[in-house]
Amino acid sequence: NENATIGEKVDYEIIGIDPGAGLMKATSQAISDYELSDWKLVEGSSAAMTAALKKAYNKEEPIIVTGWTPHWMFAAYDLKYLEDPKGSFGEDENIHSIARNGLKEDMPEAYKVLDNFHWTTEDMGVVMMDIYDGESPEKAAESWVKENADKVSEWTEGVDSVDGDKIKIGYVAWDSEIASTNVIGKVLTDLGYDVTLSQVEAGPMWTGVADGSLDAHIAGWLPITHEDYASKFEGKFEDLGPNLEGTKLGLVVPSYMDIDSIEDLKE
Ligand code: PBE
Repeated sequence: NENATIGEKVDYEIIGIDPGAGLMKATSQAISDYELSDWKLVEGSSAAMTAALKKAYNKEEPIIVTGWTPHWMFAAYDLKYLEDPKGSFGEDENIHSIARNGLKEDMPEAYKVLDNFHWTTEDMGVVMMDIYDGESPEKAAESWVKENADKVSEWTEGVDSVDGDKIKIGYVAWDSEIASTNVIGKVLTDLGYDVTLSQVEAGPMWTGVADGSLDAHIAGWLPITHEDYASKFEGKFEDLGPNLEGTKLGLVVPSYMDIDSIEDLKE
């Protein structure tokens, strides 16, 4: 129906991701800030969200998803962020590397690599696109490491090899973190570590580093998105600083949709 409101067209649904994601909390905040009480945020996963987006996009149907940058979706589809005049989604922030307390003493080599690790949204984009194109995360990481030996050597400069020491890195199955964590996993493997990449939910990822059952994660979106987790475990982890700058969160729609702002959802 041509005269239907945006809400009617999409059943007042915003397609979300995993409930532990900071993006879900920000979206709930937006629903309250913009007084969108008729709307519901659908919980799921990153994979379910991108599958729903793909399905709608291919039929040129309306859809509203929770999205973030860096993400391959902006390269694969013609999309736009809805403007957020009330600032519910906060400002741009950075992705931080987070180590368990004591990692520096126990595994100085891995600690140094994690501390040195730094790349750009373009770098991450290359790995993400490879995975999107059907490559396995391991293979995509392997190719990137091979093709970016100079960058990798900056992270590993002066770092000694080890002999099969076990290290456990946590991550959530967010497309951006699947890419970054597999790259770090490959770099640590090449240094001689016996690496386990442990896929968990966001809460357990932060809890695991705080209680020492995980050695590190490189998926700390700070200072806003993971603020709750970081303050809950304050003092129980070491923040190694940003590994990537310039992220963004928000509500994302295909460019063919005739709305520009979250405020347009109120009609
Ligand atoms: N994300 C991707 C995560 C952090 C990484 C934006 C979906 C979140 O919302 O917590």
